[in-house]
Amino acid sequence: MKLTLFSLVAAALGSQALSIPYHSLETSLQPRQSNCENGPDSRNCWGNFSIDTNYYDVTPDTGNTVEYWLSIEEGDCAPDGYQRTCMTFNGTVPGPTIIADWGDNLVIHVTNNMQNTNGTAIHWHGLRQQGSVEYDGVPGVTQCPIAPGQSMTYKFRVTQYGSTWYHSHFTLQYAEGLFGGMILRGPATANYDEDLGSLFLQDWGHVEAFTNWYTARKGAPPALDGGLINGTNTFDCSGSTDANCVGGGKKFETVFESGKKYLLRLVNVAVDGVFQFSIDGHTLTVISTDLVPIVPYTTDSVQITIGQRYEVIVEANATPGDYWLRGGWVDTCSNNRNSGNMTGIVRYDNSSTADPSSSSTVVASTNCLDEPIQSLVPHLALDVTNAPTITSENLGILFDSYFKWTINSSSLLLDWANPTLEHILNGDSIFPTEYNVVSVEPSGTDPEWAVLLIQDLSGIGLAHPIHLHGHDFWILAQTAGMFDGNTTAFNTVNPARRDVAVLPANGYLAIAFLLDNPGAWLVHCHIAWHASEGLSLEFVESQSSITVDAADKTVFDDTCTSWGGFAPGPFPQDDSGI
Ligand SMILES: *[C@@H]1O[C@H](CO)[C@@H](O)[C@H](O)[C@H]1NC(C)=O
Ligand SMILES: *[C@@H]1O[C@H](CO)[C@@H](O)[C@H](O)[C@H]1NC(C)=O
Ligand SMILES: *[C@@H]1O[C@H](CO)[C@@H](O)[C@H](O)[C@H]1NC(C)=O
Ligand SMILES: *[C@@H]1O[C@H](CO)[C@@H](O)[C@H](O)[C@H]1NC(C)=O
Ligand SMILES: *[C@@H]1O[C@H](CO)[C@@H](O)[C@H](O)[C@H]1NC(C)=O
Ligand SMILES: *[C@@H]1O[C@H](CO)[C@@H](O)[C@H](O)[C@H]1NC(C)=O
Ligand SMILES: *[C@@H]1O[C@H](CO)[C@@H](O)[C@H](O)[C@H]1NC(C)=O
Ligand SMILES: *[C@@H]1O[C@H](CO)[C@@H](O)[C@H](O)[C@H]1NC(C)=O
Ligand SMILES: [Cu+2]
Repeated sequence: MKLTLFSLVAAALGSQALSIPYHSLETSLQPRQSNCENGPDSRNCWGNFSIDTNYYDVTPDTGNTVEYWLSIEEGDCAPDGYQRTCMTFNGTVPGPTIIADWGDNLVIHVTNNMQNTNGTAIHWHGLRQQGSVEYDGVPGVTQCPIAPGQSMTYKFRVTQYGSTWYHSHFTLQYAEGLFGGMILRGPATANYDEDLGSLFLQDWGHVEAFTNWYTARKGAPPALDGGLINGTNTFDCSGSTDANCVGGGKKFETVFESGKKYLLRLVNVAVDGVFQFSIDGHTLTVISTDLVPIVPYTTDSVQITIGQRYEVIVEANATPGDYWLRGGWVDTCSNNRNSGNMTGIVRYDNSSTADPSSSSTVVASTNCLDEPIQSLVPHLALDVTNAPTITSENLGILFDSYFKWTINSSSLLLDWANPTLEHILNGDSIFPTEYNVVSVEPSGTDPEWAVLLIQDLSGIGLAHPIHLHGHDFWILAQTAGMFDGNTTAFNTVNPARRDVAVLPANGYLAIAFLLDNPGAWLVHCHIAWHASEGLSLEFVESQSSITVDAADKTVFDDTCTSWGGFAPGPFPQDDSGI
């Protein structure tokens, strides 16, 4: 039964055109630099390339291939001292860090060694996969799941640089620990001495996500039990009679040397949480949003929603001592029993074991939004030009045995055995309705843009972190309330650019992206429950130009054949599939 309480209002956008002076992307391409060493005092250059290079047009060719092997496993773990079942890459949460240089080729062999009935598919978050849509890792869209006991090799070029993560895109697997860091080395907009690597902020349940799902899909998601910073935290087991409360969890710790500048690559890998990260007594210099270098700005805290990354530089300029590093739950958008304990420790003396006595001067956030948009200014300035038509979609809800999110009344439901890419390669022009496919085709302008406007008409009053695959997007509008069809307020002059942005509660998000990457690209809410509840659509971009090389097609077909052998009949799927 559909809810009619919140009637769907036509946004009447149809053929709104944006009239902005024409400005070709190519004119922004800076001349390549002469050879230059990337080091603590010159982080803006990278061999013959630099922070000014237009990375949408030009990619260095290092000639290097970097190869990784990942084993997906299921087993006991106790990251905070509470034992439960986890899904991991190679037995650890987070999994092994994948490190490559801008311009390398990555070859990643993934083996599904789980003993349960789960298939899997691995997504390299934020990577544009230009010309390699078949390796985007979305089951039911770009591939069939990798059946238990089977392997698949992903191959793609590193055309961007910065901080990101890889994670399973098969139902709720990443919520069980199936993720790891990706560091793509390249230039930066500010200098630092030492790269401390990824710093994952995560919410964590003592009950497996696959169990919590049975509650979540009825409507309100269950409260989780705590949070992990880089895969670790403490949990108070004193007085607990629960045999699984084994104790022994540790706080995340790192050591600073006075005077040095450290790079931290923040990643929110939560199921359902927003964090306001800070370190007592220290200022943060933010240098990138997702995989987009920005003009540095300083702040005492950074608000980060699911899937987003911020690179921050922290100067060790406080009085030497011990300081709390705070994940900083934003309580208004997180349902957590232990939000006060989302902490780690920065020490100036590695022999200290004391709990810090520092306190925070950060004003606690009460909104579920992104960092202030005026702070997020891309270093490589690119405007949105001659954007033709707007795809407008209304976010709603329905009850169909369970709670579901809808996009223009349709909740995503994928058939893992029949991925969108299979339909495309078979020449189909009609896709199953529940695949929520929107076709976007070039119209002959240069450059070619598409604009997506999502209006929240659900009346539920939640903010949603919206992620687009295959592209960075330019944020034209991110506003509370109803879009009135007036596009003159859209920001088209070097807007914030990234791959995840918040759709404000009861508001709208308008994003533009370049039609430069033929493929089938998912758009979805990164709240894991909401993705499972169908909050997603797919763009099929420039369909007639989508090609897959013979060798890659063999990989695609083999994966589907072995999945078909494993799951010959209808599979007991109980969510959207992603
Ligand atoms: C979604 O529905 C709205 C309102 O009916 C309509 O204007 C819009 O064109 C629809 N979007 C698509 C992609 O069909
Ligand atoms: C930079 O360009 C020069 C001249 O084209 C070339 O000889 C050199 O190998 C390049 N260096 C790198 C690191 O690409
Ligand atoms: C992951 O585990 C596999 C199988 O044990 C091993 O071959 C591989 O080297 C490991 N990968 C990393 C990155 O540690
Ligand atoms: C995946 O595995 C989990 C945990 O073992 C199980 O609860 C879930 O039903 C499985 N899902 C599928 C689709 O196999
Ligand atoms: C977090 O864990 C990852 C993976 O183990 C590691 O590479 C990274 O250095 C850690 N981050 C910090 C800030 O210590
Ligand atoms: C967790 O936080 C609560 C209240 O903030 C505190 O009383 C408790 O001792 C903390 N537990 C641990 C293990 O840090
Ligand atoms: C602790 O710091 C001292 C002085 O910088 C250094 O010599 C020592 O190796 C460090 N010890 C550890 C365990 O990191
Ligand atoms: C659109 O909004 C702008 C201000 O953002 C205003 O100046 C203009 O009059 C509006 N146009 C219409 C047709 O409402
Ligand atoms: Cu959502």
